[in-house]
Amino acid sequence: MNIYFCGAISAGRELLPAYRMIVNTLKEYGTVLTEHVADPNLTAGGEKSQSNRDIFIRDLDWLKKADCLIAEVTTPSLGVGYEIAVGVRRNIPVHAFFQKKDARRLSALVSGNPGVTVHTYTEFEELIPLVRSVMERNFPKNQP
Ligand code: 6IA
Repeated sequence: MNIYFCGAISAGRELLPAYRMIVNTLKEYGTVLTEHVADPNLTAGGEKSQSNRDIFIRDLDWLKKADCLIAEVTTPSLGVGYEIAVGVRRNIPVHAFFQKKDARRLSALVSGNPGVTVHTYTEFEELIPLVRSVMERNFPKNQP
């Protein structure tokens, strides 16, 4: 199974530890096409080995090959929102993880989207078991 993982890059890398936890867990269930999103060397303003156009073409190509889309949506990111919209339009399962904290709110365009299943968590310790239970329920490992 090809998994497209989304997390904020230029929008800020504060949740990088969460992205790493999610990607490591997702790897138990399939191929994560976008493992670089959890790469600590990829910073918000960091080095670019490819042009923006090349990144766009490559990411859209991966989105076409993806069987599901998993997003961490706590840091509001234009790129992640765009990817979610593409996943919804393609009609693939889209699961979004959101850390509920203080007055933080998730965009209604994600939380109210019938094509997106949102899973909220409070503490990072909850994340791995939560991701695992979502994956087990929706994409059991013994499926072809
Ligand atoms: O708007 P954002 O940059 O936060 O959007 C993040 C999302 O867009 C991620 O889920 C990625 O899949 C995709 N994305 C954005 N930038 C890149 C990138 N390099 N490489 C791969 N995927 C990306 C950007 C380099 C940057 C420092 C300008």
